[in-house]
Amino acid sequence: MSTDFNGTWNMVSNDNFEAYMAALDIDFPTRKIANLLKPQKVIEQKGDSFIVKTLSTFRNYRVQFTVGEEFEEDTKGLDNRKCKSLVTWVSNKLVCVQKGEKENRGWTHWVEDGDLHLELHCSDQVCKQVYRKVPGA
Ligand code: VLP
Repeated sequence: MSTDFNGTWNMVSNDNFEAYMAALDIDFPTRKIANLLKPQKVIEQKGDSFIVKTLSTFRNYRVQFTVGEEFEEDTKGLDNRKCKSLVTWVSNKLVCVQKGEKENRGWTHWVEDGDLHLELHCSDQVCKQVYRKVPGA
């Protein structure tokens, strides 16, 4: 049995997001706004099929994938790039490699002590986020 990521999760911490956004060439005013957000992750998982929604008052982002199947990702509303993305299980972690213009780009999700963890990386920058499950949502 792999980890169950289903649910609605609210951000409780966000370390080094600004530098991660700078690594993605997000402009200064957008970074200042985005850095104040407390996004929500809404995850719908059926086996190895996922829909991950990142919701905020400023912008929303949705990605859909099946573990082990490379897909074309358009990061529309974020840095607006195209990537060839592949998500795999590495023990109980969901690991995504986003192949494209930016080196060393990807993310890792896992559940630890009931919290949803996310590490986002691009070039030499790593952003660490933690989300707490919204009960009954
Ligand atoms: C761009 C960088 C902020 C910031 C400008 C707009 C959407 C794993 C994965 C699933 C992500 C989120 C990446 C966020 C990069 C922001 C708007 C912020 C709210 O999540 O959960 O896509 O890649």
